[in-house]
Amino acid sequence: MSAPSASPTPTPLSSTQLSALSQNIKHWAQALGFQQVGISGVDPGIQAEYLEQWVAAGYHGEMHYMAAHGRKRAYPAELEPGTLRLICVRMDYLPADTQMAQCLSNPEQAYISRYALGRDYHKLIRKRLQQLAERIQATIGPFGHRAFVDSAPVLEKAFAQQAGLGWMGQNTLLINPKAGSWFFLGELFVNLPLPVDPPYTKNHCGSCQSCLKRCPTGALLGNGLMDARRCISYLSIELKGSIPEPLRPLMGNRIYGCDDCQIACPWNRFARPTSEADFLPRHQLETSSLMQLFQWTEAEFLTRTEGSPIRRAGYERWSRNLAVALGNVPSNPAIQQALKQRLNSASPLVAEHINWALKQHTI
Ligand code: B12
Repeated sequence: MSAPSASPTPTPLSSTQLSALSQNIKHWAQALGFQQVGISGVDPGIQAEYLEQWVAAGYHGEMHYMAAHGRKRAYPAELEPGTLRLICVRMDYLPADTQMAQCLSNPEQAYISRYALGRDYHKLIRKRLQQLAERIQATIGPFGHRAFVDSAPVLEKAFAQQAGLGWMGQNTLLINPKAGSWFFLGELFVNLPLPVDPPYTKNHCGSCQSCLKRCPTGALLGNGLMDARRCISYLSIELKGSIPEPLRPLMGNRIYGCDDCQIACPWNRFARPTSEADFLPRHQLETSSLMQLFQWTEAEFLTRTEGSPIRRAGYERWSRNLAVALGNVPSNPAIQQALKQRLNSASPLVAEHINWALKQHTI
């Protein structure tokens, strides 16, 4: 977006014009491939306090960006001055028929979280939000706007809940009663006083604890609270250093992210497969074995993860995660040999995990 001070002040619109515009925005957004759109204000309410408490408890681990932005995380108008509304969108990403249960139950196969099998969603969603802004601009003239998806410090789930897109579930994810939780969120910050949508005030998790029981590492603490330091998504993607040893056996064959709390969620029986070709699996990532992926050279890793969110972890963390997963496979000479072969060329971090894996094969 243009710098805040340069954000154009929009031509004033009547309330009838604003209502019509908000209806149009919803049609345009759906035509751009978003499954749902809602409009929220900019007050995070109690969620700002929850965020503070969460960070104070240290649940964010090494994700220093969670603590770094102060009030900007919770207050959109402080992140982007002049912001009056958030146009919140949802885009479904679950590829059809990727046989999650089968993959998770075969320790020699690699499980990569479903969001990461295809093209990186950040660029795709941001581009669509930008197209939405252009469509609005073509109708009302210049106005201030900025598109966000995941990357920036925005309390995305809290504002999506305010915009009526769903409730924040026990697994901490936003759940929609007709679509489950297999979707990405994005927002277009605007300086337009659009009418806001009713928030989603119900919480349909009730006494269900399926996600808590299923979480392999006990990261979900109840009451919609997570200790991210135990979440496999954090351990395999965000954590840069050594994975705590007691958690390694619990990671099983999950080498990039984790979906167990979504797989367990009964509301996901309503999830529909994605219609975005870009989110479909690439390079047979959904059917690859741990050994196949462990044998990728760094050059192969870089080529095959081009445009994929997996690039985020980098080759070193990718190899570290694969070493842990190979350590979790029941003893097998071919795996031991592959692990030993990599020891010489491995970085100290990867070597430490390979040695741990080799130890598992000799116990
Ligand atoms: C940091 C982060 C992570 C961290 C921490 C997760 C977390 N729950 O915070 C890690 C790396 C573990 C992670 C994992 C995943 N993530 Co993530 N992640 C984020 C990010 C960048 C920030 C989330 C955040 O603000 N966390 C801070 C804490 C405070 O938030 P919280 O747990 O949501 O806590 C809220 C509530 O629990 C409540 N609360 C807190 N304390 C209390 C106490 C009481 C008593 C009550 C009632 C409530 C309450 O208030 C808090 C503030 O709103 C967002 C993008 C964004 N900018 O928002 C994506 C995002 C949440 N992630 C997303 C996804 C897809 C995932 C994964 C599925 C990826 C994967 N397959 O591996 C997993 C799912 C794990 C899970 N169950 O959350 C999507 C979720 C879409 C959806 N349907 O909700 C988002 C929105 C990205 C996007 N734009 O699409 N993620």
